[in-house]
Amino acid sequence: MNALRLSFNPAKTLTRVLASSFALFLFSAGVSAQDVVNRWGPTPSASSYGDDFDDLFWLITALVSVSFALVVILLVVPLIRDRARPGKKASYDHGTSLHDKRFTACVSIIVFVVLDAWVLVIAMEDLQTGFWNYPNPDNAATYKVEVLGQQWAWNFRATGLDGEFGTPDDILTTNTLTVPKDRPISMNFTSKDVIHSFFLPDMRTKRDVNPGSVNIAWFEPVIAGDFDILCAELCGFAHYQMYGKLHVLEQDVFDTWEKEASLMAQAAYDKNDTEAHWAWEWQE
Ligand SMILES: [Cu+2]
Repeated sequence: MNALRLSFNPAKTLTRVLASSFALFLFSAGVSAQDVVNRWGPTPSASSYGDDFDDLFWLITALVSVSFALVVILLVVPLIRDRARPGKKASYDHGTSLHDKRFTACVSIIVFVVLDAWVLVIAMEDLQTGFWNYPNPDNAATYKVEVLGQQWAWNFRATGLDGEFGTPDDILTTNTLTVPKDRPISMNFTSKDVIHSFFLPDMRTKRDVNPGSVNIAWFEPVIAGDFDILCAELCGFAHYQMYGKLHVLEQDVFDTWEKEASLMAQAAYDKNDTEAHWAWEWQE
């Protein structure tokens, strides 16, 4: 008779039910891991250093998800297993034994080393080889842009054909920035009024734009196309309107565009329009 008695383990049963319902949900929706990433993950990276940041993003997501799942299991299993029920008193302790203290210390050290130290080392490496690895300003391949933020628009200034800022052939645009593909784009930022934040999500680039100082950043676009320019700092009433487009062009298309834009700028130059004469000494 004993052999035939069905054993019912609530913790195991609950885990199985949850896991099979989730698998069934994914299966019935035809959802693969790639679909999940495509739908809820970031857009594909379009800059030379973007993939490094994405790898770190997914590593942190995986580490945090696994830790979260472990913590939930460690909480839920004893909650069900040791609960009070007819004929059984709830069992619990205060975690004060030497064994418990050792266990807590080990878990804390592992969490610190894996989740914090490891991630910090990779993040610093990515910053050194990518974000902080500024291109040589004297290299002819480096394309320079001055960015002036204001409530609520982005003003851009490129040197035009003469390679000098603050001259009549400078290419001035508002809320559109055109750059060549596969060349380092070096940027100087400042603001007319409040703090803004220049954000190119597809390039994995973001930089604060502060009044009274010039900040610098760079990126190298590796995909041609149109991308979003956003302001990532709540900068006032119409913050949401600080939206622009980044056009990344193949080198030959860019050359034609640059020549035309620079000649048009020179023809339209008005020496009395002092509002348009913002420009500064290039900062490195
Ligand atoms: Cu802004």
